[in-house]
Amino acid sequence: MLPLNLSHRIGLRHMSRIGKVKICRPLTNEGFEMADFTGWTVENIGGEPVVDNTNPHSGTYSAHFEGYPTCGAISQTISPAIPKSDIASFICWSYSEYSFPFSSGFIGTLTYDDDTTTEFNIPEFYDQWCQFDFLSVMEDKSIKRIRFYFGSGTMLNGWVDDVNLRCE
Ligand SMILES: [Ca+2]
Repeated sequence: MLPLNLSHRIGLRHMSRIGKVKICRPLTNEGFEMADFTGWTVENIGGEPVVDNTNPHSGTYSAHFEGYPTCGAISQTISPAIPKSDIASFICWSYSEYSFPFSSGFIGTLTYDDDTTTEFNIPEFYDQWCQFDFLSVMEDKSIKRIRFYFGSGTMLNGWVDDVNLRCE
């Protein structure tokens, strides 16, 4: 049994850690492990993405964009909108079978609570999972929607997985 003063100190330290960590996961089904697009809105633009197990970054499933020349889009609303200053990390993982950075592959769009947007190419490398940091392109505003569009330009497959938004 621990001396009373020691266990008291451990207890205080534990409590202060709990007090600082605010668990905030505003996105639903961020790793597509519900085996479908629950939480996401799917747009058929020259094709429609699917959730399947052909190439997960983690777990069993990922969002699979397949077709030519475009392969659709997925988006998710974040409600209530979250200020950039409250976001601790905001990343996704994407994979293209073949991609020329900045000319094909995934295009991301962040929509803010004033209805302005930031649109950006998600740089990728040939046949490997790449992490993208949304905070590097996000304006100092509150985000209310994220969207991925896959405009391949060539016959290829693309995958998105682990779209993770964490608050401070
Ligand atoms: Ca997954």
